[in-house]
Amino acid sequence: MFEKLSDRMTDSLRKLSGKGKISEANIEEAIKEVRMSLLEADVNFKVVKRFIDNVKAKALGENVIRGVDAGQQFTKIVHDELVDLLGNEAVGLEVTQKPTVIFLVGLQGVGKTTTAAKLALHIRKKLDKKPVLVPVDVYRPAAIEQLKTLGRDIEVPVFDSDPKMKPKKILKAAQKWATSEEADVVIVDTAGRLQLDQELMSELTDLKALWKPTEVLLVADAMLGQQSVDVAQGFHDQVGLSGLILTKVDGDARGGAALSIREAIGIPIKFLGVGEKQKDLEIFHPDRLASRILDMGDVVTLVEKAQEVIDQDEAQRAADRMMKGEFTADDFLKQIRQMKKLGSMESIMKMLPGMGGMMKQMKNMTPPDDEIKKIEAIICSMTLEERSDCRIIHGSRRVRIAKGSGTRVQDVNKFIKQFQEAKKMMTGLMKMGLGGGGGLPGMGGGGFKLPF
Ligand SMILES: Nc1nc2c(ncn2[C@@H]2O[C@H](COP(=O)(O)OP(=O)(O)OP(=O)(O)O)[C@@H](O)[C@H]2O)c(=O)[nH]1
Ligand SMILES: [Mg+2]
Repeated sequence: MFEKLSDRMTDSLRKLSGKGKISEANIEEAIKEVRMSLLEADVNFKVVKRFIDNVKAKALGENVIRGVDAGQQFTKIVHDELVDLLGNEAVGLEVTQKPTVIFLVGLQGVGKTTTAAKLALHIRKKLDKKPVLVPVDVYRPAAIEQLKTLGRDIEVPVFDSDPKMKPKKILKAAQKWATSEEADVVIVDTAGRLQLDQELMSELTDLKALWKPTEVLLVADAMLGQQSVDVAQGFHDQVGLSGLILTKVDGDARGGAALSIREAIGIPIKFLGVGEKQKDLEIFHPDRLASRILDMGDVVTLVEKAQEVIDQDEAQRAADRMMKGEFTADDFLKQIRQMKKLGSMESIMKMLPGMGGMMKQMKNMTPPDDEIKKIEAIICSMTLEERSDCRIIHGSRRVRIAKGSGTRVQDVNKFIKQFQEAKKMMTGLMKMGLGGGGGLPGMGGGGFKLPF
C-alpha cells in the first residue's frame, strides 16, 4: 500500500531539489503534483484541499530557512503536514481499567475476527495483560468456531458462545465468565453486515448499553477506498467510535482512505493489519508512515522488528568473530537465516531511506531474495571444512559446490571472491569501531549492510 502515492510524491519533490530557495513560481508545479498524487491515491477531495492550503501557506510563509535546498524544505513541510493529517502522535490502547472491554465493529469480511486474535496476542505480549475473546456473531454459521480456532492457536481463552442464543444474552453470560477468568481485557468480536443497516446498528447500540465498552474500534479494509469514509461516519454517528484499525495494508490498496478517515471523522487510527498471520499487527505511528510515503525510510520500525526476531547473543558472537577476522561462511549462513526472519529483502529495503527510488533502478537486476537463496544454496553445498576456510576451495571443489547448489561455477567463484573481500572490509571497519553485523557479500560491489 501507499507505493504509488510514495512514488509520485517523491518524484514531484525531487524536481525541486537543487533549486535554491522556495518561491511561488518554483513550488507551484510541485504543489500541483502533490495534489494530483493525493487525489490519485483516493484521498478525499476535501481533505486534499485542506492539506494543500496548509502546505502552501507554510511553504510561502516566513518560516522558510534560507540556504537550505528548496526540495528539502518542501519535503519537510509536506512530511510535517502528512504527520499532522495522520494524527501526530501514536495512540495506543488504554487498558488500565479491569476489565477493559473492546468492541470490534465493521462491515463483513474486513478482518474483525482475525484482528480480534491479533489484538489479543498484542495485549498479552506487548502490554503484559490477560486477554479473553468473546464471539457474538451468531449469524454466520462458522463465525464462532473461527474465533475459537484462532484463540486455541495463541492460547487465549474464548467464551463458548451458543449460536442459538441472542447476542445480548451471550454478552451477559460472557460478563460473568470474564470475571471468573480474571481477564484484564475482553475483546468482543461482533457480526459484520454487507452494508450499514439499521438492524446492525441497533444491535450494537444494545450491546454497548449492556456492557459499556472502553473502546469501540472500527475495523476497516484499506482496499475499500473512499467508501470507507462514509462507513466510518455511519458507525461513528450511530454507535460512537473511539478509534480505527486499518486492515490489509499489505495489499495494493492506494491508501487514500487511511489518509482521509482520521481527518474527516476525527478518530485516531490505532493499528494497522499488515498480513494474515497473528503477529501481523503494527501500532500506527503517523510520523513513520509519513516517512515511508516520502521514501524517507522507517528505520525505527525495522530496528524494532530486528530486536524481536534476531538472536542478539548470536549477533554479538558473529560480530566478535568478525572483529578477530574469524568470520566464516557458516557464520554468514546463520546471519542470512536470522535476517530472513525479518521478512523479504524487498520489505526490509523499503524501510531504508531512499531505497524506494533505488529499487526502481534495480528492476532489471536479479531480485535480492533470489540472490540470497543462491548464496544459501552455495554455502549449504560446502563441507564444514570448506565453510570454515573458503581459501581451500579450489577448482574441483568449486565444480562440486556449483553442481550441489544448482548454480554455475561462476556464481561460486563470485561468492567466494566477494565473501573474502567483504570479510576483509568488515573486519577493518569493525576494528575502527564502525561496523555492525550483517554485511552481505554477493549483493553487488562492496556488500550490503543493515543499520544494526
Ligand atoms: N492480507 C491480509 N489479510 C487479512 C488481514 N486481516 C484479515 N485478513 C483476511 O481477510 C479475510 C476476512 O477476515 P475475517 O477476520 O474473517 O473478517 P471478518 O470481518 O471477521 O468477517 P465476517 O465475520 O464474515 O464479517 C480473511 O481471509 C483474513 O485472513 C490483513 O491485515 N492482511
Ligand atoms: Mg468475523
